[in-house]
Amino acid sequence: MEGEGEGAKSNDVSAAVISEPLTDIASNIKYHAQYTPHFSPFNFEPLQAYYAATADSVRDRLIKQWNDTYLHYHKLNPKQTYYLSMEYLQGRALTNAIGNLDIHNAYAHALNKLGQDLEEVVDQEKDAALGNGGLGRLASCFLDSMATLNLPAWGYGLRYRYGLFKQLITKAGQEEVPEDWLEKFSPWEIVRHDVVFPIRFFGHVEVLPSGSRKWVGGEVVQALAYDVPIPGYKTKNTNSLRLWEAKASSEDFNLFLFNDGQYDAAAQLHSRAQQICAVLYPGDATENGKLLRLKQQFFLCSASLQDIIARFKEREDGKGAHQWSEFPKKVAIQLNDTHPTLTIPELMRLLMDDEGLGWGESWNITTKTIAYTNHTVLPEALEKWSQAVMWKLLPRHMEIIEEIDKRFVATIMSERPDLENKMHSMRILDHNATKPVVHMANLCVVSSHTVNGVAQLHSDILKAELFADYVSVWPTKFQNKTNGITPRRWIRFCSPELSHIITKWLKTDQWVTNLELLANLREFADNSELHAEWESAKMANKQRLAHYILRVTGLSISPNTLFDIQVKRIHEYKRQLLNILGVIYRYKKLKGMSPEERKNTTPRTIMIGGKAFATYTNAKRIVKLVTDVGDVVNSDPDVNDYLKVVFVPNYNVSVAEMLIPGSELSQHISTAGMEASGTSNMKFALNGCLIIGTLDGANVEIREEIGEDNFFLFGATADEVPQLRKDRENGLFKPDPRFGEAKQFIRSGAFGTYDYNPLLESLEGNSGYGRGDYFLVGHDFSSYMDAQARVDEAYKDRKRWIKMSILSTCGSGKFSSDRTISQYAKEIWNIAECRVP
Ligand code: GL9
Repeated sequence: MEGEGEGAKSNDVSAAVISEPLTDIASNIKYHAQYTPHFSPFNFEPLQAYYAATADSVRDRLIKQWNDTYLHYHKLNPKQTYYLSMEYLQGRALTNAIGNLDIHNAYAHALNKLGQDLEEVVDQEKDAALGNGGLGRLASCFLDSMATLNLPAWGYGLRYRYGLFKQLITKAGQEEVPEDWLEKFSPWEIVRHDVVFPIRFFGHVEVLPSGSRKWVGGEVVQALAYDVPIPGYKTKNTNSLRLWEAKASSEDFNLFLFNDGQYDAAAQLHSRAQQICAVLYPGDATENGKLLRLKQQFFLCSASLQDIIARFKEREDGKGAHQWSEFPKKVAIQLNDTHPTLTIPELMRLLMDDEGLGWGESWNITTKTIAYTNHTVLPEALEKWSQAVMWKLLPRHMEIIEEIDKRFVATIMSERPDLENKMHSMRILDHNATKPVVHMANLCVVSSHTVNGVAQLHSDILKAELFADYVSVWPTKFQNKTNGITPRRWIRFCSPELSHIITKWLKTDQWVTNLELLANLREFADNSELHAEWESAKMANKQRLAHYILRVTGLSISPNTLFDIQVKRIHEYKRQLLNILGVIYRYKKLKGMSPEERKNTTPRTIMIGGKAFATYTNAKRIVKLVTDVGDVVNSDPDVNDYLKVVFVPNYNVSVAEMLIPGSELSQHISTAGMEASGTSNMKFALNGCLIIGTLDGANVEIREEIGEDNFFLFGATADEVPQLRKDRENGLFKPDPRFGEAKQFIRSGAFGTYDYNPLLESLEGNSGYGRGDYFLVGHDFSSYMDAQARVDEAYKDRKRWIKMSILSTCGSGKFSSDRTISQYAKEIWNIAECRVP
């Protein structure tokens, strides 16, 4: 095959990857339409049929190298990482697979021959949205990097029937409807009918004559494996994401009852099993179907561990009998937040009760195998499970957790008696509260060999606050691993125009796998030829985005305005409210200007998108406010050339791939100390978008890398926040008059009659979470408006703006998930590359 695209000359790996010729792709696609039918024979009408046949054709290519990868790992038996996560936000797979296999042009040509357009075909795919936000998307970026770096590393997750809801925007605000991502079928999953494990719930513990303990009774459902191929970029290595589905076995179907007409009773366990993977837990929140969520978590942990242990035995037994002491030398398990914490007692149980190991040996293996990543310090997101519920669902695991807690207390009391008065916050079980709970983060810290935060500031806060007492016991256990994003999906494939320019000026496309090379673009930051190319690529992306906005909202926006974007989950700490209050103030000012004065302002299109958790009322009110402000502003001819406000509906991975390349300014404006990292900030910066932001999460490092002159900074710092909240309680807060004006404008009814008082009240009063302006919108408003004024000025100077944009891209090299994953591999997992020849 001839090389593809810009990588053709500099990269000879691609030629080796595909052994079969690409010449007859068109007939291969036709073949699939006929012999892998998902639609009626020869029905080439619907684009859907083309999508399915194209996906099947690409999948053929993946399967060969996927099998080779499995066999290679099996033969070499290296230490392997297992990434356990309740969430993956994979988005679409077709563009990514074609891009990673480096066969984009060949498929575009083939589809052309068939009278189709590749872009339209790939647009048929529904996003796999098995996650809520940043944490799930991070897991997906990590999978891409693990494969690209040829690391033996698999992901484990759940195959939710319904992922994240689809967001409709109506007159009432946000409405949630189920998103049926499996409606037609997914060509990207392969069911492994031979990979099935039993998962028990409820029941009780029996003591055997030998004295050992055994968990029996209750109900047993089956975990069935669905594998998704994860291709690396221009490499043969293709890893697996194994997603579990729950089902009951045929023995649990009562034919007698069924024949008696008692259909529900006959299939009770079948329907209970079906519930387990029915829906993604709507994260970011607290109150929910707790028992079902706990079942989901245990289901993931137990199925994955049984699978990992079976693979360990199979590979080791090839060399003779397996030695359990080898387990931590062959297996690394990473817990993505506390959601898969039950891996800890489940591994202990499997080793002790099923394999007959003693406590000491089991504990040694468990703690050498498991590591934990913390993704948030928000108190409501730190998982605490009711002990009563856990005793009921997982009685043996509660025994084990009690024992871990007991031994931990004993060790501390003997070695560190000075910590006695800290024990209540360090313990795993709390017995004082009226409703005793298990502190999952504490269980993770006590049982993991390494604990990490996801940006330097966040990791520092973990060490200084949340986990401070543990640091004094285990000073070397805590690390930082600043998050990253995959440059493949987040620039190379979503912004081919900009990518081509970068490759042209760097004279290599190696930056796609070595993102630090972007720094070499700095020497051209003033080059007028580069400026012209850069601006025209940005303009093309803005036009594409404007078409998209027209299509999904009916609103026409001008690419000649500054495109200002804030997209992320709607949450008070992320402060979309600060953004929209700023918009309201801007609108009011524009209204008061003469037509001549308006001409001196910087015209802006402000886009806000994101989903609010269905029962998070204040977040939903924010969505409603944005749409109401949009309705008024966008139909006001006085200001229309200078301001438009768009709520972008149903924000997801594919929408992000459209928005980010077309952005010029993006807002990352959380209250300092509250956003652990953020990852979209990295995607925007990489795409030459400037950031207005606070010193929070990864913003701090982004600003360091791209230079403070190229970052619009405002707001309180994390260490000022506690004092500012106290000042507020003591009535010492003096608001900027502009803040009052913006709020008053809402109260005046300028944006309709919806009751915004609860939202406005959250900014008033003196104290308390969600009251007394806990998120410091009022305090930061004035410096925010000043920073926005600096943005307006900077944008008027085209040369300066383009240079800043180029420098943003140049400074983004650190934020590749390849860098993050290399660090995890070396500093936490101790695994090495295992490249498929
Ligand atoms: C999060 C943090 O809030 C983000 O700041 C961080 O970038 C990501 C990835 O580390 O993790 N933690 C968390 O619970 N979510 C995050 O985005 N929430 C969702 O994914 C909904």
